[in-house]
Amino acid sequence: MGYPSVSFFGLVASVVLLLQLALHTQLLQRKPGSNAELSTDIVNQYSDLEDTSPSSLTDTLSPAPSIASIDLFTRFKRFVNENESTLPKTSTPQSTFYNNEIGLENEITNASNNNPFSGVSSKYLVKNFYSGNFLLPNAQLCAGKHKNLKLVVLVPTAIGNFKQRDSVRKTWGSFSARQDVVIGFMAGNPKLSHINDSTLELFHQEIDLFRDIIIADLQDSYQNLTLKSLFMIEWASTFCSSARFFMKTDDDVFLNVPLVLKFISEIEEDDSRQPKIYGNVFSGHYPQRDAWFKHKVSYKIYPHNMSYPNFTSGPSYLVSAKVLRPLLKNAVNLPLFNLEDVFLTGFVASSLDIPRINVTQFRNERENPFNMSACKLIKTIAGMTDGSPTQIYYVWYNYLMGGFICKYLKPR
Ligand SMILES: *[C@@H]1O[C@H](CO)[C@@H](O)[C@H](O)[C@H]1NC(C)=O
Ligand SMILES: *[C@@H]1O[C@H](CO)[C@@H](O)[C@H](O)[C@H]1NC(C)=O
Ligand SMILES: *[C@@H]1O[C@H](CO)[C@@H](O)[C@H](O)[C@H]1NC(C)=O
Ligand SMILES: *[C@@H]1O[C@H](CO)[C@@H](O)[C@H](O)[C@H]1NC(C)=O
Ligand SMILES: *[C@@H]1O[C@H](CO)[C@@H](O)[C@H](O)[C@H]1NC(C)=O
Ligand SMILES: *[C@@H]1O[C@H](CO)[C@@H](O)[C@H](O)[C@H]1NC(C)=O
Ligand SMILES: *[C@@H]1O[C@H](CO)[C@@H](O)[C@H](O)[C@H]1NC(C)=O
Ligand SMILES: CC(=O)N[C@H]1CO[C@H](CO)[C@@H](O)[C@@H]1O
Repeated sequence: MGYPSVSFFGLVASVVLLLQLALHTQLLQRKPGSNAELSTDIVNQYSDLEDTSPSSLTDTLSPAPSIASIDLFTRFKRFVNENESTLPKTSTPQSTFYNNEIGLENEITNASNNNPFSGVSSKYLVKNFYSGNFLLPNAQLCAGKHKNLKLVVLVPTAIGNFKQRDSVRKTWGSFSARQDVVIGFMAGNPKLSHINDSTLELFHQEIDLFRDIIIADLQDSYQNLTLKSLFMIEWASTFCSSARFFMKTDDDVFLNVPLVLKFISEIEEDDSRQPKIYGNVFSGHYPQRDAWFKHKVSYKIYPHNMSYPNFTSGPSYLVSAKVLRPLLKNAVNLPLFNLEDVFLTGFVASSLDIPRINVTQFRNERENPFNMSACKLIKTIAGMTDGSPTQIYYVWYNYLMGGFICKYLKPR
C-alpha cells in the first residue's frame, strides 16, 4: 500500500512525544546528585509558587471578606482573644511524658501475652489528654456537598506549612471541587505554636480565604499526632457523617483521588458487610527504644518487647466510615501511644477486630512517586515525597501527562 499516510493523531502524538522527550531530558538527566539544580528548574517552571509564600499572601488578599466568612473568622478570633488568659502560654514544649525511662522496664513486671499495655499506669490513658474540642469546627465543609458523599480526606498540617497546603490545593486537592469528595486540613491551636504575630495573621487570612482548615484544640507536635488523628476521625464522624470513607493523608503525599474513588467503587459493597481499613500494611514491627529515633516508644507506655499488631502506615490510609465512632470509643480507653498509625490502625483496630487490608497501590514509604514513571503513577493511590512542595508539583505534572501518554501512546 505504498506510503503510510500521516494521520492527524500520529502528528499530535509525535509532538507530545517530542515535548515529553525535551522535558525529560531537561529535567531528568541531571537527576542523580543534583537535586538542588533540579528543584530550581521546577520552581522556575512553576514561578507562581513563590507568589503564595506567606509574605506575599498578604498583598493579594482582599480586605473585604463575605458575611459568612466574617462570622467564621471573628468567632475564631473572639475565642482566642477571650480565652487568651486561660490558654497555656506559648513556651518550649515540656514533655516528660515521652522521655525514655531507662530502667523502668524492670519495674513493670506483669507482662501478659495478650495485653501489651499491661502494667501501664491509667494516668496515661488517651482520655486524660484528648479534649475533642474544635476551636474552628468549620462544620460547613461537608454540609454543602452531595448527599452521596464518598470520601472525606483530612490532612494533618502544621501552621507554618503554608507552601505544603498550597501545593496540595493546587494539585490533588483540586478534586475537592467534586460534590462527592471533601478535602480539609487539620491544624492545631495557633496560640500553642511557636509562631509570631505576622505568621498568625497570615494564617487567619488563609483560613478566611480557603475555608478548608479545621482547628483542633491541641498543641502541634510530632508526639501529638495521635491526638490529631483522633480529632480527625471525630470531625469526620460528626461533621461529615454521610461520607462513606475517611482518609488520612499527610501534606507531603501524592494522592490519586480518582483511583481512590475507583477503589472505593470496587470494595464498597463488600465493605458495607464488613468494614475495613485499607493501606500499606506493616507486619511484625517491634518498638524502637533509642532516644534519638523519631519513632521512639517509651517503656512507660509500652513496657514489653512485643511486636505491634498489623497496621497501615501513616502517610495515607483509608477507613470505612462505619468504624470511626467505634475507633474513637475504644481509643480513649487505651494508653496514649505516640505513633498514630500503629495506635489507631494497629492497637485500636485490633481491639475491634477490624481487618486491615494490604493494598499494593498504597506505596507510601516504599517508593517515592518522584521516581515513578507516569504510567506507574496513574496506577498508584498514594506515595510519599521528600516533603518539599516542589516534588508534589513535579509528580502531579507527571501524573497528568500519564493519563494521556499511557492511554494513547502505550509505552512499554
Ligand atoms: C502486678 O500484678 C499484681 C497482682 O495482680 C499487682 O498487685 C501489681 O500492682 C501489678 N503491678 C503493676 C506494675 O501493674
Ligand atoms: C515571623 O516568622 C516567619 C516564619 O518563621 C518569618 O519568616 C518572619 O520573618 C517572622 N516575622 C517577624 C516580624 O518576626
Ligand atoms: C499535646 O497537646 C496537649 C493539648 O494541647 C498539650 O497539653 C501537650 O503538651 C502536647 N504534648 C506535646 C508532646 O506536644
Ligand atoms: C503489603 O504489600 C506490599 C507490596 O505488595 C509488600 O511489600 C508488603 O510486604 C505487604 N505487607 C504485608 C504485611 O504483607
Ligand atoms: C525484641 O524482640 C525481638 C523479637 O523477638 C528481638 O529481635 C529484639 O532483639 C528484642 N529487643 C529487645 C530490646 O529485647
Ligand atoms: C498480619 O499480616 C501478616 C502478613 O500479611 C499475616 O500473615 C497475618 O495473618 C496478619 N496478622 C493478623 C493478626 O491479621
Ligand atoms: C528517589 O527520589 C529521591 C528524591 O526525593 C532520591 O533521594 C532517591 O535517591 C530516589 N531513589 C531512587 C531509587 O531513584
Ligand atoms: C468566644 C469563645 O468561644 N469563648 C470560649 C472560651 O472558652 C470557654 C470554655 O472553653 C467557652 O465556653 C467559650 O465559648
